[in-house]
Amino acid sequence: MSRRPKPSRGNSLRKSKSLWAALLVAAAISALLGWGEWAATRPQGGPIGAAAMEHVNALVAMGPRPVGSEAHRTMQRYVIEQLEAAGAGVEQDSFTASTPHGEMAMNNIVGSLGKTGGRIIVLATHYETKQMDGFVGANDPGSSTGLVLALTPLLAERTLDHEIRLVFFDGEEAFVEWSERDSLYGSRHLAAKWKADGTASRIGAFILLDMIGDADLDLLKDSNSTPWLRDQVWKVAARLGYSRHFLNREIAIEDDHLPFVRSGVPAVDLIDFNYGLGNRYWHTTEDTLDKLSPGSLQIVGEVVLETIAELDRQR
Ligand code: 1BN
Ligand code: ZN
Repeated sequence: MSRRPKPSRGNSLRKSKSLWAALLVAAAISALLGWGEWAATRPQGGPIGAAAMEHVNALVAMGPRPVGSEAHRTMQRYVIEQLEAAGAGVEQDSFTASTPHGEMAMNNIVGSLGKTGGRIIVLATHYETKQMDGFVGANDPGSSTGLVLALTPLLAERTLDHEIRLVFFDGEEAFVEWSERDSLYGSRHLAAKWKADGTASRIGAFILLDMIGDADLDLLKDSNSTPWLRDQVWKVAARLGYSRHFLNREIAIEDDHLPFVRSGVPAVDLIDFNYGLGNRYWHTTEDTLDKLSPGSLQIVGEVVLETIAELDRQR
């Protein structure tokens, strides 16, 4: 007959000693790194990352979502439902784009929160996936679409001086090869529309998110972004203890912020253009959920929320 050893007082003393030792090690690491840095290493992040990840899961489950596909229409309905559920007003900016694949119907989706008629802060992403067999775009653009959707209810519950516009661009990706004419269809269309109707002059800041879900999060400073706004985001990130993910190196990125920069709107692109070793997962069927981390989404979400709070106070 096997006898289970009785838990002795010595045993439980040893257990509580090792618990204390573990707590001491954790406290020491926390003190050495600073609480923010310690928090940044948490693998699972927090509520923002978890909510964003749920949206990314839902988007990826729809399959490839290129312009003109049934899954793209399903995704449009999903985005609109989520915006409405958070109490946002929703407008659709529908247009036809001339592409190398012919005339394509496209649709930017614009959510609106808070006061109307005054100054505006824009939080933006593109939402269509690149047209490519088997490409589900978990990071590009699932991560940024999921994060903007996760931040919407949090922004809705704040009382802000600015109106917040949540913009989901269609047609960011090139159909054949990236060029001035074959890219940024949705952002070029909305920037021109908002320039013509005077909206552009009311935008105090435009924050674009793209490819921000990589588990190995390293954002470089985009030199096409407006310097003061980009530096403000980097300062917020440093204050929150996230400097290891917001690096002090530059890169020039052409993305949906460019048409707005050219219209005189202060704009910043937060993009991690180093997705896998040598960017090897970018625009490949390897852009899948397993490469993402809710911790990365949490970090970018916190930095964006805090930057918006600061911008709302200052301008
Ligand atoms: C970002 C994600 N982009 C496309 N998908 C824009 C881009 C294009 C960024 C070429 C760098 C190079
Ligand atoms: Zn892309």
